[in-house]
Parts: sequence; C-alpha cells; structure tokens
Amino acid sequence: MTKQMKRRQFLQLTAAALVAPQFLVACSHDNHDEKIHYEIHAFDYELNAGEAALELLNNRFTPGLAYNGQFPAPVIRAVQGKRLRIRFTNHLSQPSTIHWHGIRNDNAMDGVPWLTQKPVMPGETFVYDFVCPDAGTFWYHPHIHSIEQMSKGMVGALIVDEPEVPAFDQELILSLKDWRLDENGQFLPLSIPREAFRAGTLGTVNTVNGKVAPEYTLPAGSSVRVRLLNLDNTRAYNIAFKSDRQPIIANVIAIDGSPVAEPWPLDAHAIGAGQRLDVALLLPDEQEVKITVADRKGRFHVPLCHIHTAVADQQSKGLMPVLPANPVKKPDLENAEKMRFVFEWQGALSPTLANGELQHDFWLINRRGWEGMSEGNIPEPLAVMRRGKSYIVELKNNTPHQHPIHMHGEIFTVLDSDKKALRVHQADTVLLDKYETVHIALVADNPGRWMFHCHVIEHMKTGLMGYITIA
Ligand SMILES: [Cu+2]
Repeated sequence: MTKQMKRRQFLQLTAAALVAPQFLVACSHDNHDEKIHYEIHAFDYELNAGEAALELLNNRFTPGLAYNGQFPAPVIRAVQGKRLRIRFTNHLSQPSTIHWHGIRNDNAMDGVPWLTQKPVMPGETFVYDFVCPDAGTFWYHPHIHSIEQMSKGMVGALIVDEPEVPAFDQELILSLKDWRLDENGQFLPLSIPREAFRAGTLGTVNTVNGKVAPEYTLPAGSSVRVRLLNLDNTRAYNIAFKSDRQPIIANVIAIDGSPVAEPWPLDAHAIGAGQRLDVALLLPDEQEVKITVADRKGRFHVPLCHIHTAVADQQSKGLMPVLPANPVKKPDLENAEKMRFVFEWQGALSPTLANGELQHDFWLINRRGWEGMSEGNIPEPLAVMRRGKSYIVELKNNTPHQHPIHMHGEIFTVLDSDKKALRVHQADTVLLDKYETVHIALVADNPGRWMFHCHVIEHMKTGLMGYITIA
C-alpha cells in the first residue's frame, strides 16, 4: 500500500468517525442537588463506538474500533456512592454492549448480551445508569464480539474516586495493551486457533496508553498514584519498578481496585488480562532519575514505559496517604458453604472447524464448555448461590496454562494457593498459574446472573465461561 493510499484511507475513516456526535459532555459531580444535576446534565458521559484510524505506529494508521474515535478511550471518572450515567451509541456495523469490569453493579447494567440486556444493535443507543459502590481502578469493554472489538481498541479506564480523594501529588494512569499489527499498522489475524488452544494469541506491538514505551516526566519529590490496567486480551504482566539510581519507594496499595489491608513494597506483581494494580510511588528528590515500569521476566526487566523526575514542584508534599477500605462484606469463613470449579483442557480435540472458525469447546468448567447464548436461549447457570450467604470457592486449574478467572458483580477475597505464598487480598479476577488451586471467599450479596469466566478472551470464547446465579 502506498503512503498516499494510507493517507486517503485515514481521511475517510476520520470523516466517518466525525459524523457521530462525540467527546465528553461536561461532567459535574460537585452539584449536591441531584435533581438539578440531572436536568442540567442528562448524561455524565457519552460514548460512541465506531471505526477510527489510530496512530499506534508512527505515521501508520491502524483501522481500529474505538470509543469516541480515540485510543486511549475516554477515562470515565465517577464518584464512589454517586450515580454515573453513560449514553452509549453503537456506530459499528455489529452489535455491542459495555461491561463495567469490577463494578458491583445492578445486574441490568452489567452489559452482558441476552443475560442482562439485549445487544445494542448498530445505530441504537443504550443508557447505562448505575451507582459505583466502591472506589478504585476499574475498566470498561464490550461483552460481545469481544475478540474483535477489544483487540481493535474498545477498552478504557473507569476511575471511581473516593469522596475525599487521597492526597497524592500526581496520578498516572497506565493502560497496557498489545496489538496484533504488521509493520504497516494493519491487523494480523486476531486469533490463531493453535494459540487459542494454549496460552492465547499474543500481540506484536506492546503499548502503554496507546504508545510504544512512552516517557513521562513528573516533579522530583512528588508522590504518585500509579494506576496500572491490564487491558490486553491475552497477556499477563509481571509488574516491577526499577530505578537507574538509588532504590525507590513503591508500594502495592490496591489490587483490582480494592485497597490492600497493609501496603507492601512492590517487588514484582503479576496481573493477568483484566486485572489492575495501584502502586504508590514516591519519586526521589533528585532530578533526572529514570524509573522503568517493567514486565519482569526472570532476571530481565522488559521496559513498558519510563518515568523521569524533573524540577521539584512547590505544590508537591510527597505524602503517601492510606486508601480507605471499600464497603465489601467480610465472608463468614467458619460457616461458609464450599463450592468448587475445575478448569480443564480438551487436549485431544482438533482445534479448528473446517471453515477455520474457533471451536467452542477447547476448555471446560466442571466438565462443561460454554454453549453460547441467544435470545430466549440462556444455558443453565454453573452454580446458584443463596443471597446473603458466605461461600468458599475452590478454583482448580487442571491445565498447563494460566487463566485469569473473573467474576462479575462481586468482589471476593483471595485466601490461599497450593503453589505460592500469597497475601490475602480482595479482587475481582484471580490469575491461576498452571495446575494451581486457589481458594476465594465471598458474601453472595448482589442478586442477579453474573458471568464467571477466564479473561483470556479466546479462552472465554472457546469454553471457559459460564455464569453464577445469586438469588
Ligand atoms: Cu484462560
């Protein structure tokens, strides 16, 4: 393809994206009169899904799918305990929905086609309207045609602020996502069956906030709340921070949005697809220190991005505040009911159908592969939990691959592992290592039908999915 053609294609795509009304409507959370607020600002945000030319590689335009024509997608900010309204319009040529990952949502607002709402068809609008009960780092993405829509750019950060925002000097949102691109920025096949059958198909271009190895400059001596989001379909990152001079102070303060009980120094922390990690970073007083945010693989630190210290800022106080806990009920471990899910691999199956499409049953949960859903055809739940009751759930990975297992609608406590020492913490996704068994616990207090699946999107699409009914 010549440069000229690429440019023309870019202009066409840009023009198409501009047809849609877009960009954010002013967001006002400080108006205490809810009624007036509603009349003045009918929607806190508008999100329009559509085709968009994204410049992920220099001077190469990728025919992406995006929210409001941009990547990174708009960062949605909400306030804990307050309503958030988003008017979503689908300008794609295929159905879509939005799932608000990690939000203990009203079931009707969870964004799962057929299970919680009808798919939003091309040209249609759907208003998501809900309260965010927990503060933290969350995200949003479609829950239909997920391989294509998410791979091509429809993933974004949802930050729920505490009513009193902890007094860090700076905030840095780092959205991690890989793209499967050739050298001209065109998409390679998004899913390769023999990879889907194993760890999942990895991207070829690694980005942070849509850029390859970006550089950030922040005032020396300032404290930074770094919010890392794994928005990739497949990859797990082993997050580590490394300074080119003296050791730095970097503490794990939240996992999947949930503050940890006692922060600990970050050595390396793995986040599977869909997971988040908040790190409190205290920048040294010295200028021109380079800190590498890396994916640590054994002895090697593969850089994701760099943070440089600049001239100190008079405003910076260097405080490292403690995050308040979210109002998640503590499970009663003594009287909890036990439940068990075994994740397995159908190793003997031929991975592709004759037409090259993915088969639906590479993977099994309790000997069952996800059958798919359609109008009037919802499969049976994997399990039913009684509302208000505590559960201890065993998650057993009987496969030689990692699986980040995500439950919608609830935040659970990760208790223990048979493979490694882990710190008890709350999460909405737990990364199971190969052949690992983990116990989680929760109070099933949010009624509805909640998806329960692997967040390696190809695994989910080929069997590792189901739902749990809480009633
Ligand atoms: Cu998986």
